[in-house]
Amino acid sequence: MKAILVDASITACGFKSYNTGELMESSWIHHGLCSISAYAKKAGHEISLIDLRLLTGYEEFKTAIAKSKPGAVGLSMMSVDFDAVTKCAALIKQVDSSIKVVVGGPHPSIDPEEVSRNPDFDYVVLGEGEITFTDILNALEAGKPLERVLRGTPAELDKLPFADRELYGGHEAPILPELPVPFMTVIAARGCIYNCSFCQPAEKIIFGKGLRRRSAPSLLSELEMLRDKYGLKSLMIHDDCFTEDVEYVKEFCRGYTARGFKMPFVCQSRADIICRHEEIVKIMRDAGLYMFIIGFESGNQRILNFLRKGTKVEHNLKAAEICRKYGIKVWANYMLGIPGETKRETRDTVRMIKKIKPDHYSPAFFTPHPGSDLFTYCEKNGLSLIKSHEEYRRSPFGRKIKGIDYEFLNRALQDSMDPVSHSVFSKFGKFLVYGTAAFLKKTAPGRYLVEAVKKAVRREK
Ligand code: B12
Repeated sequence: MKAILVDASITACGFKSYNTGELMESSWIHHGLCSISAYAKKAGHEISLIDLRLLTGYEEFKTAIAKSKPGAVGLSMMSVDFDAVTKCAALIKQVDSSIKVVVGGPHPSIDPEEVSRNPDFDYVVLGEGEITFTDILNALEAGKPLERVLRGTPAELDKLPFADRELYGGHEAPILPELPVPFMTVIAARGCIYNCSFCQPAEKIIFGKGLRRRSAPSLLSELEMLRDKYGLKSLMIHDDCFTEDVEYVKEFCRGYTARGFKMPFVCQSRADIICRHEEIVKIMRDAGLYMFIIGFESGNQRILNFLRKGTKVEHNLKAAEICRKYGIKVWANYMLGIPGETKRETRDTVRMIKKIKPDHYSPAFFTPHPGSDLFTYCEKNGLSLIKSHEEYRRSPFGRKIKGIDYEFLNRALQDSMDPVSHSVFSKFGKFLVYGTAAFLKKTAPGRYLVEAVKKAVRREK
């Protein structure tokens, strides 16, 4: 069957934002859609992609659907994308009401009731989509009836074909401008063993309890394919925490070197793991690790406990020291304005970040995300100030919850960053959707991002 997948992640970047060599987030591929495509193509279906970030607006989307005449369209929805996805579904039905509209991804998995209320969605898939989306296409082709809300069948990860990057043409902008291109993102794991209250149980709901990870040889074979096909020169591993199984990391690093890779890579880790297993930092550095992205989150122990982060403030400080010792750059994720956080507790975070002196600051004002326990907590206690799905963004702008002095938070944010980073940040920060100001500062001369920001400002006007 002819089917179209839709990447509707325009909430942050807007239309006409894809792969203009600018904000990296606006050029990254959607691994869920790429995996669904690879699986469905293998089963004989004809799959293509409409990436809203490439289009000028919804009119162009409508025209593309009318031109292509698919039997089905699959839309992926995070909570922030709710409006864009529902708009697309309505337009598809306007073009031809017989086109079957399938929706899946984090938000339908987390809030199937809200999504199912919209009659434009013929099928709502909860959880993983490769097998189930293909089953839907098979059933539609055979004229077999299907339930409207379907629980996705999880796949055995090593048996899945590699992500179909051709959907996007294979190019992604590097997370750091100094990384050599072609840069690409990969993902090896589904789910997360940790239980942070600002995130979980979302991932348990989407991927089930625990964590499944592709074997190291499977991941390494994909990297070899990317080197042969695209000339891969640097990469980022998207896993929520790539280092949670140190034996896996060691196997990956041995294989990485044995297969002739020296290219720099970036991945996420945790402060407690870095402290407990300094040996893997050295092993990873020797293999090519360039930067760790670390969720330090807070410099106050009561807040870290409230977040169920499972780390200590001392871990945060020591982990940064260890990274410095091995020459690993640090990208610091941290949050200000957590429910119940006092000004003194916020200042603890500022003090900690100043001590850490990260290479890249990635601050956020706490934002309640659907699917997390803190979202439910904010709803129950009437704390949320969020009025539309589009505001479910982790960003250091705007007012997110009651009881927080955001003027104070803005000053704390400024205080947490070095002056150059903050001056760039305050000028362009609104457009720096993933990273922040230090990013511009460090790029000599940071041209592409500056250009991107200017373009974003023009678009905004
Ligand atoms: C990589 C990543 C990103 C990347 C790339 C995003 C992308 N397009 O996939 C970037 C950095 C851009 C990003 C941004 C954000 N992200 Co993010 N991201 C992730 C991360 C770590 C991995 C995603 C991934 O590739 N997973 C693996 C693939 C295979 O899974 P998947 O994409 O979910 O797809 C599977 C199923 O969901 C389903 N499915 C998905 N789409 C469809 C469509 C159909 C038709 C069907 C049938 C099935 C289906 O089938 C897929 C295959 O099994 C996840 C956490 C995680 N571990 O999943 C968070 C996560 C998805 N992100 C999250 C959030 C909150 C954000 C941001 C809002 C953060 C922010 N800056 O404020 C932004 C929003 C960007 C936007 N849309 O405007 C939340 C979403 C929660 C929610 N309630 O929606 C997650 C779950 C993290 C978390 N636990 O909080 N993110």
